[in-house]
Amino acid sequence: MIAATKSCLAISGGVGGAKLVLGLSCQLQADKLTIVANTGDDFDHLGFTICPDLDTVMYTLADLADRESGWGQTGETWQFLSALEQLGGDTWFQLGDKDLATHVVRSSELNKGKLLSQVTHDLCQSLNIKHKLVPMTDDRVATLIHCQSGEVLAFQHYFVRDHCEPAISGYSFSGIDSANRCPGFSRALQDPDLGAIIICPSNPFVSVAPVLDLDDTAELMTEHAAPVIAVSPIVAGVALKGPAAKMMAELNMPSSALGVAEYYADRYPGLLDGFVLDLADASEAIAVQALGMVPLVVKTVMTSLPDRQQLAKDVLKFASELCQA
Ligand code: FO1
Repeated sequence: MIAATKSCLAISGGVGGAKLVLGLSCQLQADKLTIVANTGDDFDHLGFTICPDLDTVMYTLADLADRESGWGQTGETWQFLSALEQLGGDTWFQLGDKDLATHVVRSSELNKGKLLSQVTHDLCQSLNIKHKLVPMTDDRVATLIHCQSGEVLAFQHYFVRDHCEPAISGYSFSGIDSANRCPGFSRALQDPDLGAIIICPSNPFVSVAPVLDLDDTAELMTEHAAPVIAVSPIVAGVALKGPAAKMMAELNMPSSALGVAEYYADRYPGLLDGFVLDLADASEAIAVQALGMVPLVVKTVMTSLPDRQQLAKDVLKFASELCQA
């Protein structure tokens, strides 16, 4: 286990990352864990600012997340969506009645001039979340999906409306050049007690890269004394959630845990100190080591709360071993 005085910074996208975040929150005191959520998936829809990854992590930490899908709220009702349909409104993005309250509050507070990080803090307080959850930035960054057809799609149009069906040729992050890390993210990176930077099992291209590409984040992390550890979102060649494996195939990368490690090594040389693979991918550990990362082979598939807690324990123990190495 990471020493009691050390703190941890976790980088997360949506559903897959939130599972490990929950495990980490069970292992670490509130003041020892900062969670940074990707906001490249955010978009304006029906007059609301929607922040899917922030909300997924927030609902997961508050034990409100829908257990089957991982996003939205459990026990949701859909009166708003039905009424919207009757009026001929856009219903491809499913907004439940309870979830809608989050978007109403967030949007009205942002419209009053509050920063996304302040609004996130207030929402977390209302939901009794103790650990620090911050957006990667208070500025607008939008992930764009470049399709092989030549079309460029806003992320939620690609992901939800078009069910990730278009073959992709690349991705980009509009607004990233002028965006800054939010203050809570920078504070966590400057914390002298920072003992681990954990990249949760989230999509490396569209959930993690927007965070690492902000400012000098990747450089700061690479130079940081704390070990940077990524958990593979690909197990046995399959993404446990979302289009990561399909994207890898379309981008001519091997759809494997090793392919993820190679991508990180190539795009962010020297960033990763450790790489966590599932037992099913144990045979790839030696090739991961050859990339200059220490591999850890454990069960990474998280189907229950004990699984999430166990993976969090394993990753924190790995971090403290890497600190001592
Ligand atoms: N994902 C879906 O697959 N379909 C939806 O209709 C949908 C609605 C939705 C509403 C609010 C929210 O916070 C998230 C929602 N998501 C939905 C999930 C989300 O769009 C994706 O999981 C992430 O953007 C990918 O990390």
